[in-house]
Amino acid sequence: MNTVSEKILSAHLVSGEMKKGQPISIRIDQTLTQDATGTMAYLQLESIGVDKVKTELSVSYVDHNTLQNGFENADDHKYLQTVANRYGIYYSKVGNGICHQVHLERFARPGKTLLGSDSHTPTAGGIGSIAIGAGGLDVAAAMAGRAFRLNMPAIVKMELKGQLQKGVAAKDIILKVLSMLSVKGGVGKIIEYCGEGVKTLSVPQRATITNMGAELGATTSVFPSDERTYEFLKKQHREDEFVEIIADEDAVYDEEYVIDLNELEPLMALPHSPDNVVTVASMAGRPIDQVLIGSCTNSSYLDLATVANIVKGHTIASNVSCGMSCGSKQVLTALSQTGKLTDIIQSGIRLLESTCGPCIGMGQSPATNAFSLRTFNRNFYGRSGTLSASVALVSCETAIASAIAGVITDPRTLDYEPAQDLESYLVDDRCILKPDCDPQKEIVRGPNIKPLPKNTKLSDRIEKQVIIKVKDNITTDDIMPAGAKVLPYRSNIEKISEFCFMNQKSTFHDEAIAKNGGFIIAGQNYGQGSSREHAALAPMYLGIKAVIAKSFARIHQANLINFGILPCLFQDENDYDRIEEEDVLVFDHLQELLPNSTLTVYNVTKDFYFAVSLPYNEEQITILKNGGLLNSL
Ligand code: MIC
Ligand code: SF4
Repeated sequence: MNTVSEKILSAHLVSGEMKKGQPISIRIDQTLTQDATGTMAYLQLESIGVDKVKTELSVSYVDHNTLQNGFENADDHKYLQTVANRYGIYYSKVGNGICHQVHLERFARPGKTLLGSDSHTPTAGGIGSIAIGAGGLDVAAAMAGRAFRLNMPAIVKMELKGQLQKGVAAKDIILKVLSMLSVKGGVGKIIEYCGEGVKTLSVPQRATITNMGAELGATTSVFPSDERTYEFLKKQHREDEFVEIIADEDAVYDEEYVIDLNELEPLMALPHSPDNVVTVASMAGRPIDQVLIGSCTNSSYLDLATVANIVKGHTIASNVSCGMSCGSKQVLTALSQTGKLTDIIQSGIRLLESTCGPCIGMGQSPATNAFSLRTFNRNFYGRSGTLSASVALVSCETAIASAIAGVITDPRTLDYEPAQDLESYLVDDRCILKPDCDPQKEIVRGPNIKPLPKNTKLSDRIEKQVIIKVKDNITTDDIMPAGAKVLPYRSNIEKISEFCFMNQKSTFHDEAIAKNGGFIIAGQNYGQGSSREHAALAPMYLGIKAVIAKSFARIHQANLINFGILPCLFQDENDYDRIEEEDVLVFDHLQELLPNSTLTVYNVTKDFYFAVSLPYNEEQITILKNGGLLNSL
């Protein structure tokens, strides 16, 4: 009577009891990193000091920092390539594709566990793998053979009935789920898909859904491994890696929902949150300025072949700048082989590199006050690089229909031939370099690769000011922005910390330095979004000792612990309103902290006490007392 999730988790259980909310640890079969989180992860792996990775497979992808506007990104790539070769890690060269798309095509396997230093690692849940996003240090530790710690998630049954109608896409399914559960509705949960509608979805469509499950805050999302999984693996010439994994008839779930695909219509997420969902029809006719197609959510062959079929014979509207990036070299090759690339180029679509590109603010920032439609997964404030712009998230069908019309357009109003998947994909892994593990070969570190900053042991008493107070749903993009100006410093914490909270409070860095650190006060779901541990590392570097929030996003909470910053929860949420920036707070007796304890904090400025809880187990409390996981290891 097991769910798909329970079957895979139990086969990998190292410790703990698989009871909802209880701490467990699982063996990790595969890891992935990308360059923007990878440099830190590999510096951490080096400092843990193993000879070679202990996983079945580890892959280092380069897909984020690909603009080479100076030596920094290129330095990172050299370091990543040489360190991968040294430690037994496959290296996917820049241009080979976006980590999640390439991993799905070439490496992800049903029944395996995958830990990735990127929040969209759950993309591989589309093939029936338990794939979890984590901070780079957790991934480094997994490469060194450490089991991954998590609390046993609740399992949510998401039953799909019926079949998608023409013009309605897998993207609309996940937008529907986001409208039902919200950006914090998945915290502590695995979303497991089942029902007759599942069989109508190919693996790339399933992967769109599991990819954007990250926006629910979920631990991961997973589909069964069935005949459609076999079909996909066969197209990738990997059918020998197929194993069937389906939930038992009498499997028991913690929550249950049903979506009728026959009834679903095209949806879009309005600024600035992926759960701000409305129907496309309700927005039809609104002028737009930019359309961007691609990202790890929507860049499979089927997605882009659909774009080609719709755009064939049309021109992108004169008021619209339209760009597209393929998810991988394999996808780009397939579009070229089928001649669809010609239709795409002829329409006036700007072809971008097969990388994350504009999704992470690497170019294509919209104009002032522009309205941009994107097939991506995040439309957080400022992420596009233009603070005044509005970004809405849509399917490929809606994006291209709107790009042609110049206004938001419901794709169901168009006449086009639905795209067919290929019988077989061209497999050419020459851009994935096999490691030789030769310890004699030099690991190349350019001047942008700075040593890892380390935290000191937790002091028993801390008296400091509140440096910033922020509202609900603060993203890691708010804490540690990305984009073309900031990303090149991902291996240089001193430099990147200058940009910390820059769009929330431009004086944050200088104040934190002048005051020798302090505290952060936050609302619900603090740290939602990416896995970037820089959102913990930079505050740590600036002397932030604790974040007191109403609730935390999973990966960020783990990253705070890993770097020795206390993630405290208000016991009474009303206390949030009683604390202001510059208030002086005192934490005392911290070295006596016990697992799952409550602490009394004194607000010196306002003269009152308030309680915070630290719902952490013994191991986590020890890590906090030691000043982080690296010190503990
Ligand atoms: C993102 O989509 O926000 C990123 C960039 O891929 C991040 C990782 C990072 O910040 O490097 C993520 O999703 O984890
Ligand atoms: Fe890259 Fe965007 Fe996917 Fe993050 S969400 S991995 S930036 S494509």
